[in-house]
Amino acid sequence: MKGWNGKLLRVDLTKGKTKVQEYSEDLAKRFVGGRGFAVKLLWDELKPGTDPLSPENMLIFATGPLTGFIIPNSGKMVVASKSPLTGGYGDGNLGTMASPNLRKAGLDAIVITGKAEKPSYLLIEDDTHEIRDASDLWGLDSYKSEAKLKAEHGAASGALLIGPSGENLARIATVVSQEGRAGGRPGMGAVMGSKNLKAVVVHGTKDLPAHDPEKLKELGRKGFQVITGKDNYKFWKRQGTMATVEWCQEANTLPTHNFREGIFEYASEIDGNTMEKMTIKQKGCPNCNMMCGNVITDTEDRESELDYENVVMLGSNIGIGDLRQVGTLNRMCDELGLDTIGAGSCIGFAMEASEKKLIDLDITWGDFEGAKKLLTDMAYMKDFGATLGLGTRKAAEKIGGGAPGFAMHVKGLECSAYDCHLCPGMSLSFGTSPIGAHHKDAWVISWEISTGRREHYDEDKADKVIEFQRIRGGMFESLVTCRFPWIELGYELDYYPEFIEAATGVSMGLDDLWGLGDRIYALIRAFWVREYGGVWDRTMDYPPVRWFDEPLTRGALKGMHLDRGRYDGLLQVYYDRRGWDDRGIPTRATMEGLGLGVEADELGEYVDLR
Ligand code: PTT
Ligand code: SF4
Repeated sequence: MKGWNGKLLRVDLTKGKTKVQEYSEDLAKRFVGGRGFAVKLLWDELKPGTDPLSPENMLIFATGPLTGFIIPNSGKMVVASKSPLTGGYGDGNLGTMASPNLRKAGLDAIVITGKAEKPSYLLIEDDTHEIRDASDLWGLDSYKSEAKLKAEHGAASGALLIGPSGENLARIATVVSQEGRAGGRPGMGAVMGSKNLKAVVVHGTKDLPAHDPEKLKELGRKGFQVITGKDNYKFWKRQGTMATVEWCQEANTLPTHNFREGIFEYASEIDGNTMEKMTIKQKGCPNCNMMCGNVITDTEDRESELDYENVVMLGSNIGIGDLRQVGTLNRMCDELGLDTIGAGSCIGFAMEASEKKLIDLDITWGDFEGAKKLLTDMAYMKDFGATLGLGTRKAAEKIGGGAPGFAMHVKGLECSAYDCHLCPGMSLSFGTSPIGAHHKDAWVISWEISTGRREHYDEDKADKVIEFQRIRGGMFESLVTCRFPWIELGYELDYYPEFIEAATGVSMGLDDLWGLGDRIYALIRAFWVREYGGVWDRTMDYPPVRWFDEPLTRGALKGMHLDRGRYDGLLQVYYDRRGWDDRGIPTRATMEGLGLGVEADELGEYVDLR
């Protein structure tokens, strides 16, 4: 095989053993890489019902056949596991030097099981694979740990790390790299911590074999050129994802005060224009000429790399209208290894619970010091942080009363930063995302608003969600490259089959890639149903109740809310299109049609398959 290295590294931390394994061409061609590999391996090898924080859970880092080649935005990696936050499939995508290094070490993925006796880190240096003592790193934040590891293993290496929140099993702990890249929102950091694994350090120096290296080089060179020539390139370089703050405020979709409202009175204090005046430098992932990480100095004179989601969830959603304060909270999350979206949602939830006198905690909207304390408490799972660090679903169950009514999650994963009181399409996207309420698969909100969202629950919204899920959730998560050139600058999708052919020699058209997306989606849904013991119904795919039951009280959309009956109708269209039954479970015929006949038989042991 070319393009794929055809090898993955197995690591058993309990036994202290590593082993390189060749994987089959069938896995490469049918599941391609990244998320595709992850779900197939989890389906085949994870014992159903495994406790996500037990040694038996699998932690997977997976690249794809395009990762690491000198083509646009190829420095990404998927981290996946059974999620301790949701109990279902979980993954995330981060840009890191570890990605090209892993590929240049001759590997495509790492599959980690077991639990080390003492704090450890995994070191991969080409063909040398070692589990090393990390006692001196345990307890350190992710920045300090990375600095120490890089000092020892060289600046060219890549490191994937957890902070104290992963060590203490906060369910919203993520994996961090390069002081400002993070992935694995559904608690992948806690899975790593449960294995006593502080870090994975990778340094690879081999050639990455391509089917047609000259062609790939030429395509890559042209790709970078096309990107810099795009109309929006200059503006993107100035604001990156932060332009979305202003856009969301105008559209009344900027999460404010725990998603109660869609506009924030201090939005202009935390938007991309304000950031532009404060930016001191830009950072990004390897092999990228779009560099979207804009760095400012925070209230403690430290550097903080901003992104839309981070700023909104730690800004307007908790009532903070000062970008330096937001920067501090954001940087703390990276150091502690907390997901910014989960953390901002948990803090907003706590502020509302405090306001409603449901908890014995004095914290109000905009309370910067209170938010800092909560971040630390969640990371160390102490005081009220021990409850909040379980995520909003579990925290609300523990608190009781009306708390579940304002816990902003789907299937246990906190919503990303888009208020959906009047966005049925984006609600459907959150509802049917394969990991819980994340925007990564189907960010349809921009299309939805531009096509007139009011009173509009038409079938094309379900079609658009599926189209995006195929492209973003199937193709980009499996190839594995960054989707920003396409979604942000309009870099044409047609380039990708050309990259694939030059890299691997395999001809894979866009239709094949959409089929790949459907296969992955069906298997991920099967995984959820299996891990929930077959107890599954369509309400699992509903967005948070707040958007149905509590209309907006401010702004141009005052009085607006989602309609439950019409949302349910849209959901049915989505199921029909996907070939899933009215519980939201793929039918046997659908699974067989996607080449998942064996998996259908296996799923049939847990649920009556129609
Ligand atoms: C991603 C989610 C996002 S999505 C953001 S900001 W975004 C938050 N970033 C966090 C962070 O930072 N630190 C932290 N402690 N927690 C964070 N949680 C949040 O995590 C990211 C970019 C962005 S910025 C996005 S949309 C795109 N995401 C891609 C994707 O998912 N797939 C893909 N093929 N390409 C993508 N390109 C873009 O990458 P999760 P990164 Mg992230 C600091 O991980 O779990 O998927 O959640 O990876 O390297 O930081 O780049 O407005
Ligand atoms: Fe990374 Fe941003 Fe470049 Fe994508 S556009 S590869 S997220 S720096």
